[in-house]
Amino acid sequence: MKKILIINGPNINMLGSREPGIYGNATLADIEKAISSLAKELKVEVEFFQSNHEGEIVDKIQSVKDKVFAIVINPAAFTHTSVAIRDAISAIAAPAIEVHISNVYSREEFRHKSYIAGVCIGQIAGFGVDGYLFALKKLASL
Ligand code: DHK
Repeated sequence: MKKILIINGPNINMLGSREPGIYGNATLADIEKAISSLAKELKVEVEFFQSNHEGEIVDKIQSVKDKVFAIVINPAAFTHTSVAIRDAISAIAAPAIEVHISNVYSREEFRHKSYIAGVCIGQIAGFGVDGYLFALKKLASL
């Protein structure tokens, strides 16, 4: 069975109470529940990882080299700063999709730049929780 790793970056653990006008009311647990139920339908295995620490995300990506089929990643604020996460994704050569809950392009200019998108097969932004589901569906179909 294909295994897909779902990575969430800093402050995604605060969803539900964090700026609901931007990020909605769903909690990270709600998102993981929706992903798990779609994964069942698609007959893929999913693993979840959330961290507020850049190095932990790099370590996690390195640790799944040759062990996962693909990655869905919401690098959150690290999207706009992290060469290290970009290089880790490149290094393990598994297909990845970058997801953002909000439409980063309608927000502050510093959110318009992604260091990660260039090493992903695509980017989804602005569709809330559905973005994770679209990404999972795409990766499961590869
Ligand atoms: C989440 C964050 O925490 C922000 O730092 C990003 C992203 C956008 C999101 O929309 O999921 O800029």
